[in-house]
Amino acid sequence: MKNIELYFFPSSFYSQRARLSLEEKGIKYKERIICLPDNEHNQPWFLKVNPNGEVPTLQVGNEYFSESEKIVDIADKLPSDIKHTLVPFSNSPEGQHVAFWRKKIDDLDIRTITFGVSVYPDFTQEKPTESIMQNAQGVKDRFEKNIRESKTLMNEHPELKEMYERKIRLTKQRLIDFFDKEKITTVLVSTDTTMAEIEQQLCKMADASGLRGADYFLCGESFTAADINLCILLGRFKVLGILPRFTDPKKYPNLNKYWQRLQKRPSVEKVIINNVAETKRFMFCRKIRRYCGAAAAFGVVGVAVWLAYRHLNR
Ligand SMILES: N[C@@H](CCC(=O)N[C@@H](CS)C(=O)NCC(=O)O)C(=O)O
Repeated sequence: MKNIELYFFPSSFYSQRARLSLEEKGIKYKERIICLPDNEHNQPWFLKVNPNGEVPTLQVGNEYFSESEKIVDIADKLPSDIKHTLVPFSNSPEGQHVAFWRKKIDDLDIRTITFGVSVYPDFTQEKPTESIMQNAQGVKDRFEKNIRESKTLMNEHPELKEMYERKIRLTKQRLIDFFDKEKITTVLVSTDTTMAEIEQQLCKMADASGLRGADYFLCGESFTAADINLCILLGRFKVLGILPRFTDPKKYPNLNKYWQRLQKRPSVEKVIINNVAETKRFMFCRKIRRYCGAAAAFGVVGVAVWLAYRHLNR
């Protein structure tokens, strides 16, 4: 059995997709948390793992895989005791159905939704989940810090100049896009259309499976990669404070019931529902480790000064 490691950050949308697939398949993997707020994903060692400097990245033996949708496909084929498939064969009608809904959800501009709603809280219907999503100043500070640190790293590592230049360009553009309220409104309106289509699809699935008293998912009676995409999307809406827009029981009765049921699924609970607590725990431990490191360094310097003092006064 090859060594499997997942580089991810708990609150990262795309990381949740990859992680959910490994959890659903019952695959044992080593967790390697890459701290996005500290720009660990831009460190030279990580650019060797993923030249785009993004999480998630999956390591299988000596090979590295990026792009969360690809990681789901790979996870589905890794040796596992769970025979249930997340990605049905692409030539089968079920496979085509799953591919269609995966793409439809993946096409939503989740970055603009995430940062745009954080910048303009008037888009929210309920209080966003504390501490993970920032306000306008927080978003600005985070991206400016990212640009500053990437410039420093670029000067220290000229061999990676091209990669850093590309990332800096991208971050500067995002800083413009995420403050463009008109663009954010347009993205949310097109999200409304997609969510209405999802509601209709769930209604069809509920009717079909309801006759047999079975549970329903987005593409039938089993949980697939399309459900992974829908669950991470609903989880993100919850964190942002815009979930009521898409789970109003009058307008979205099936989505509402679906989410109530799916939240309790062990993989969803672990990866999506608990991610806020997990992120906070990780950041807290990281701070403590840093303070302890600084305190230890102070201690060593203190002892050295004391020894020198004693030596000079002998
Ligand atoms: N298309 C990629 C997107 C990955 C991605 O954008 N990840 C974000 C975190 S959710 C990231 O690493 N951002 C860091 C950056 O862009 O500098 C995928 O599906 O894996």
